[in-house]
Amino acid sequence: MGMTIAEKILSKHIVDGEMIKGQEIGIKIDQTLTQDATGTMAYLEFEAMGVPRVKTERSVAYIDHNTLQSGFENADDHRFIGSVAKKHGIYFSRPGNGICHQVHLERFGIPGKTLIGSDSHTPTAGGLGMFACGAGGLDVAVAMGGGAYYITMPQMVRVNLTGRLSPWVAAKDVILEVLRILTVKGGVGKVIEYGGEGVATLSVPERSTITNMGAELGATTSIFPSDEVTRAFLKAQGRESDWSPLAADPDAQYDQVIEIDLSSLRPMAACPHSPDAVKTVKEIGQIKVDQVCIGSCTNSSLYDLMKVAYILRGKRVHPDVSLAIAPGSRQVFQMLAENGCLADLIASGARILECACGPCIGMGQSPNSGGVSLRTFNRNFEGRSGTADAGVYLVSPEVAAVSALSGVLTDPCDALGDMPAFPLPERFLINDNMIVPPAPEAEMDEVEILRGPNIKEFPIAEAVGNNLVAPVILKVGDNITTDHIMPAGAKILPYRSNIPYLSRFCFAVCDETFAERAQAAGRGVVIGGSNYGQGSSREHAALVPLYLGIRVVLAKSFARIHRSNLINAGILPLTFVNEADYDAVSQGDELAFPDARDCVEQGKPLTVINRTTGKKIPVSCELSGRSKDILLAGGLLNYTRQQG
Ligand code: MIC
Ligand code: SF4
Repeated sequence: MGMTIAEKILSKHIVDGEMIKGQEIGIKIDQTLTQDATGTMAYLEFEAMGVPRVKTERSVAYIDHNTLQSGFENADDHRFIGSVAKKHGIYFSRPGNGICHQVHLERFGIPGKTLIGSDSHTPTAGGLGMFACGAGGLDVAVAMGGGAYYITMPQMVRVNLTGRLSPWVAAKDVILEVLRILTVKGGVGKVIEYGGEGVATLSVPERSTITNMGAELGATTSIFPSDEVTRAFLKAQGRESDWSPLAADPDAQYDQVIEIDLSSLRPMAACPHSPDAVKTVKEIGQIKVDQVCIGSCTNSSLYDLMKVAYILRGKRVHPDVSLAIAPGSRQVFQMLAENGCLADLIASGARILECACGPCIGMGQSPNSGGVSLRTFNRNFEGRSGTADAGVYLVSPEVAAVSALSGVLTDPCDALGDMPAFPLPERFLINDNMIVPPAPEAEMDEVEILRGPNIKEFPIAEAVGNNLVAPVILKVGDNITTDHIMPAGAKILPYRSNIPYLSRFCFAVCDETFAERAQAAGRGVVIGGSNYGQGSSREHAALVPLYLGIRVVLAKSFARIHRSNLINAGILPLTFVNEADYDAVSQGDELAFPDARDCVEQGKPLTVINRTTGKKIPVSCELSGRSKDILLAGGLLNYTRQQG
């Protein structure tokens, strides 16, 4: 039987289990990446494992999230990551060199290889034909140490692309259409593979916009074939030797097929506050816009920004709009400077930001109260922009740029005439002088690790026991994101290596008293709805609750990365057998979990007793053999240590 692209890569990397859908498999990881906001923790964990040199083919540490340096904390973290990288065999992409996913695509990604990154948008590299997954920091640390990465063998979805995009309709509109069809839960447990004759019409940056935002589907990853377009991109990056062809077999079997005729798509937007609240720009109408932000790992390539420059050329940003633009990498930035596009952007009145995540993670550029912000980013969760009541719409660079000029949400197909071609350069400008290679192995002992005072110990879990009784500290609804659990933004992000300080902000978006109440109770339970923990890969959304004494999360269902992070942190993820029992638990109820350890160990169903109401609630804890062992050991770190 023929294989899909993902199956071909997995079959070459599987080291544990069998490729049977729904079963857990362990895969060998060729490359890893980290960014600073999750990296400090990942490297502390890597150090705790005691492995002297990374065992991957390539590991890269990027600094891109937290580059404001509003205090010593970030600079210290950057220095710490730089020194760990140097010592342990990791390439270090310095602050200012660009957003991890964009730079990885340009300089390191290789078709057919596996990559995990401590960032949920790691599937961006799927645009090059990599099997790339977002993961918790601890999983990345284990992979750097040569350990396998575990996933559930996913179902295969094929998105069949036909036709060609109309002028001013963008790759962003393709992924918005997929989100409209599948929703933020629709990709869970699935790989989204793109195929069909439409693929050849999309450049690598366009493909990567699509795979990037596949994260918002909850998918394990998204992937494109590696073809002549991929080859040309790698060649232009001076890396043609990294290319190899990769395509699904004609008789590959898919669990689901989605047909998209590219020529039928219109410019779209995801409305507040969810990436799947998608409508066409026409349907939404000409709402007044206060702010426009262009950038992020979704839409900050040279291709995107050349289009933006073309639209803004010789025009002026609307007086009521603030337009901010952050190029995705220094390569993009410098090429825009050299080809004159940067001058067009500046002349129009755009505010040019450093090439980093910036406003996407709430690091500056929060909109005004109640403001409407159009962003080319991938997430519009409530509060993520830093302004609680702002309405963020996710759009393509084309929609963003025309709307910045008109001051209202505008369909570029109406506003602009013919679209010129925007070919990719035959040769990108290659300058890797902001990527520091690691010290040679012989010199690694001389490298001193530079630790600042902001770096605090991380919490270590206790093994799951048999006599747990704990109160429900918080009950939340469906689709709770890790931005709710552990918010980011300019005030909090500097403390990603300081769990005790971070803990004050845990769940603050939902309930400002959570941290205090959890700490006072000493141990507790969180009740969640469906798709609990969607969004970011930040393991802080597990480590901080652990620090505050949360021992169990009982939900209708979980998002993939967050569930692994809970298990890695030693927190028991339980699901209701009958979803209706969600209503049988209230905040403040006292729950007992008799024989929890035995049930985990023997894979038996568990009955939770609501001591406040007397109700017995059947719950399930479907765990693979390895996850079981991790929970019984008290988290992945303890487990890895025990395994030697
Ligand atoms: C995000 O987009 O939410 C982040 C910030 O990049 C996160 C990682 C983090 O929280 O540090 C992600 O997507 O994993
Ligand atoms: Fe950075 Fe935003 Fe991309 Fe996350 S989604 S990696 S914060 S640019």
